[in-house]
Amino acid sequence: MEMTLRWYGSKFDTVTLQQIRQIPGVTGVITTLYDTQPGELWEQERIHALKEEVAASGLHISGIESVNIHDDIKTGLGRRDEYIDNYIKTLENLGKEDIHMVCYNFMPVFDWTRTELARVLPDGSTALAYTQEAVDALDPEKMFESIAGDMNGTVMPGWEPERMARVKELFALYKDVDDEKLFANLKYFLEAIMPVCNKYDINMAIHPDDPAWSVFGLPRIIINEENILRMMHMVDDVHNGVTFCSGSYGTNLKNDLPHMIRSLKGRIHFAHVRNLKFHSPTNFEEAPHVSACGSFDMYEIVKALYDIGFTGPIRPDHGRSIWGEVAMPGYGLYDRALGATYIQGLWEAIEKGAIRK
Ligand code: CS2
Ligand code: MN
Repeated sequence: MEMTLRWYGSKFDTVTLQQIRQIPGVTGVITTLYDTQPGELWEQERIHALKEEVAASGLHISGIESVNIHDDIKTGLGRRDEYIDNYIKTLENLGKEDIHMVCYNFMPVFDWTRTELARVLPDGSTALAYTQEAVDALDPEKMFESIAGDMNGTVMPGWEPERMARVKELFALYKDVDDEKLFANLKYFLEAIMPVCNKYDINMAIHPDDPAWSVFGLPRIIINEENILRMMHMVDDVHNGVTFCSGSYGTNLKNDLPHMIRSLKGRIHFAHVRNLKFHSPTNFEEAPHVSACGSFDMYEIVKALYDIGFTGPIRPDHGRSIWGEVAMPGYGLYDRALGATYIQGLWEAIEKGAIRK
């Protein structure tokens, strides 16, 4: 594995490449052209410039998170072929710049959903949190307003104001889209992009739906082992793989995370490691990465990744806000840096333990 950190680009991130460079063991960033819209073609010059900027700090680009998918592709409507064509050209431009991993998601309307961006924990830190009760009580159109005040003036991925202004329209688009339709549209998309992925050896890594169940009546398919295996088999190509995100699959306590990792051997191209602390099956917060602070056994999760021979980029996922840091919720420097160090500690212990046996 390679330890990485997500970075949104110098125009958007409160964390600098120089700071990331000083986190022990972090050698790469996972980044994006944050100001591009879903469906837009990424010009090679812009990718090249980003690459140079990252290289100047002594790091490199380990992958892209995300090249977002236009809703016409997810719904199978309108201009989907045109947007798929742009996606293919974007992949080609990434391939030419020697970038070989792309994370994306296939969630309708909303990306991840949390109901609080700054739940105060007993130690005074704040974390992102979710309760089903809050979602059930909320009109989806009000979702953005309800969390916007806690975004610390940043733009959060999947929650761009322009997008949220169109929520009603987006819901209407998905009116006739159920799980089966969404699977079919995903298949159509994957089949179209596999040739360019093969040509440039680009590993596509679908991110799970978060939380891993339907919210606001919208279909959600990347939620459990059965569905993810179905998705892999329907387009059976090694470049059609997954982002294993423990904090997203883990929202559903029925998901056995180490077991899922083992069943996805060879097809996990990217890993997000995050711990959650549950107060009830539908009330949880994003805990510090350390096992003792949350509900997951992080040793078992990292061990499963080690056991399947995972060699891709790994990143700590959302962190809490600690030590007074004001940043994009989930994406401050300090708690993620602690997470990166902890995960490397687990990895080293597992690796040395295995070698010495
Ligand atoms: C991320 C997702 O912040 C997060 O929760 O893990 O937003 C992820 O980047 C996207 O779903 C991938 O497209
Ligand atoms: Mn994730």
